[in-house]
Amino acid sequence: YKRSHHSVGIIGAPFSKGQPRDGVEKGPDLIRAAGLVEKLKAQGCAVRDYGNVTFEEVANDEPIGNVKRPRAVGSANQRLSAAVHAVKNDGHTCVMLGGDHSLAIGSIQGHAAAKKDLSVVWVDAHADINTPLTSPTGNIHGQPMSYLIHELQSKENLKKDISHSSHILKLLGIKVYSMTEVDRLGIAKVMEETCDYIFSKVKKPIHLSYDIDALDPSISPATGTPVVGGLTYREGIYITEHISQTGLLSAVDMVEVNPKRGRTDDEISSTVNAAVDLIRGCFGKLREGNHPADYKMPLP
Ligand code: NNH
Ligand code: MN
Ligand code: MN
Ligand code: MN
Repeated sequence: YKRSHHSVGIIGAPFSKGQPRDGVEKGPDLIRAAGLVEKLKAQGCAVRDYGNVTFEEVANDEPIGNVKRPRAVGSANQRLSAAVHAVKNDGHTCVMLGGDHSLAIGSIQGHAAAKKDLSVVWVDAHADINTPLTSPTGNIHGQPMSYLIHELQSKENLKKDISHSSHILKLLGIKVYSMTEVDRLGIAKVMEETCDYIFSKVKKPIHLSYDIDALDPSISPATGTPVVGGLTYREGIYITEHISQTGLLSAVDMVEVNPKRGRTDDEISSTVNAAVDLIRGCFGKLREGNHPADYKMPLP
C-alpha cells in the first residue's frame, strides 16, 4: 500500500447567481469547517488552500432572452477560470468548492487553458447541458455544459429542435449512464466502462465535476434541487475511488451544497460530510484503511 502523494490546491467559489436560492455561496466555508484540509493532510496529501475567489457586484444584470444574471455569472467565471489556471500552473490537482454548478464553466475553462485536452466526468442528477434556448428556467447552473461544448456554440445548432437535454446528449454522442444503468450494471461496471471510454484514444487529464445532488437526498438533502432515487453514499464514494486510482484526476468541482436547504442541523452536516468524504475519495482514501507512511509489515 502506498500513501497518497497528491498535491492539492483548494479554491473556494462562494457564488450563487447561477440559480435562484441563496445559501449555496456558504458551501466552501462549510466544507472547510468540516475539516477538509486537515483530513486530506491526515491521508498524506500536501494541501494548499488558495482561499475564496472574490466576485464583483454587477449592477444592471437584466436577463438576456431567458438567461438569468448573465453578466454576474460571466464575470464570476472569468475570475474563477484565472484562479483555476493558476492552481494548475502551480502543479496541484485543483479542488473547486462551489457555489452553484454554473461555476463549472470557469473551472473547466481554466483547467483546459492549462492542460489543453481534458476528459470531463459529470456526476449529477441533471445533465446541465441546456442551451439558452432550451433551458426551462433560464438558470445558468442548468446550462454550463452548453457553453463548454464546441458543437453547441453555433446558432444553427441552437435553432435545431433540441428541446430536451437527453436529445442533446444523443445528438452529440456523449456517453451517459442513467440510474437505470447504475441499477442494471452496478456502479463498478459503470465506472469501468466510463474509464474504458475516456481512455480509448489518449489518456487525458480528468476533470471530475461532482454535483452533490447526484447523491440521494437521504444522504445529501441540503441542496437546491434534490431528486429522489439518486446514488447511495457507497456508489457516490466508489466513483471517486475509481477515478482516483486512474492516476489522471487533475481537477474536481464539488458544488451545490446549500445549508439553507437543510431542514435540520443533521441534514446540513450529512450533506457537508458527504462532500468532504467524496473529495477524500478523490485523493486515495481507502475504505479498507490507509497505512501510515512509515508502516512496516511485522515479520512473521
Ligand atoms: N434542469 C434544470 C434547469 O435547467 C435544473 C438544473 N438544476 C441543477 N443542475 N441543480 O445540476 O434549470
Ligand atoms: Mn449540476
Ligand atoms: Mn444537479
Ligand atoms: Mn495516487
